[in-house]
Amino acid sequence: SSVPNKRIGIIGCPFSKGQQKRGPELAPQESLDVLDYGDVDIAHRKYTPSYPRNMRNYGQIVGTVVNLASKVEEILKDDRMVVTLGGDHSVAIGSIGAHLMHNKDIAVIWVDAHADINTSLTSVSGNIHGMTVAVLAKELESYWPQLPGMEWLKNKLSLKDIVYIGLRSIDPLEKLIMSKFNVHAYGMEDIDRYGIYDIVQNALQYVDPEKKKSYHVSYDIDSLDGLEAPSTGTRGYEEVSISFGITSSKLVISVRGGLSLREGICILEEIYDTGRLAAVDLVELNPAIGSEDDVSKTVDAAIQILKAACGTVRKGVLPNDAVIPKP
Ligand code: 6HN
Ligand code: MN
Ligand code: MN
Ligand code: MN
Repeated sequence: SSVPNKRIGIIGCPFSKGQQKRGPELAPQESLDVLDYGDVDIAHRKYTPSYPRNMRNYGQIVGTVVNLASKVEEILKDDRMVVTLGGDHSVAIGSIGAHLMHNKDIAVIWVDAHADINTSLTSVSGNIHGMTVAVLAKELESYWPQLPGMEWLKNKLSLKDIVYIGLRSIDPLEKLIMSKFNVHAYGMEDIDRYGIYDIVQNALQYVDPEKKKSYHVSYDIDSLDGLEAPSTGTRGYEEVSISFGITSSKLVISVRGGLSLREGICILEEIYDTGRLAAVDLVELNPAIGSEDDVSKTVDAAIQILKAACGTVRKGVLPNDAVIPKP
């Protein structure tokens, strides 16, 4: 069995402006302080006078992802696997953007309840964490207005080079985009049908048939079921209409039925096993949501996922040069 890769660079991006709840920015301090390249500088000022419509906190986000991208590039140049601790999912603009600058031939495995493929023109919320994939996508360039400050993002991601695992909450226009560009996606129902192990093998076969790409796993903790990872801002929210007699109203519910922690671990174990995992984002962990127990449960889940990404073998690894002690 494989020995964990010791060459890992961890970078904290305590940034939460891609959504509207306070909290994800606390995760880097509270939990996974292993091999540390420090935290990225968060841009606070407004970056540009021509602020694009329907993109909340655009100025801070564009400034922050640029800072993150240069750190991520530095870690990749040091020949380490990069672990980016978010922060909300908009940080993946920086980490994936940097991975693309370092190596054009990447494959993204996006593990999430959501597809995060809204443009500023399709998004209902205006939250940029729901637009990350669309910002990165080559095929969607003509669907965006001018995005000032994103010019550094020269190597875009082809939608052929991304595969989703774990979807369970997609907006109608996201579905339209995915179907128009034939984006490969495995929803929870596919996992029910085939099991997570086969899904991961199929996903990798689809996105990297020649087995030569550099893998980037963008792991949104809300892919896990709310029972496994309660401290996150968007556990697959859904709007439903209910009616009682003559009154009807809209209600926002949290979409149950996400991945088990074991399924999450399995995804990372299998991808680690390929020997080509180069970068992992762990995002949307929000320590400001839920009780103390909820937070520690969620942090524990994130740690197990990251340990799998770093090559931990659950059934153990033989130590070198060890003997069983005798009396
Ligand atoms: N995430 N599709 C919704 C939106 O606001 O665009 C939800 C996005 C969630 C984003 O969890 O990273
Ligand atoms: Mn996400
Ligand atoms: Mn999500
Ligand atoms: Mn394995």
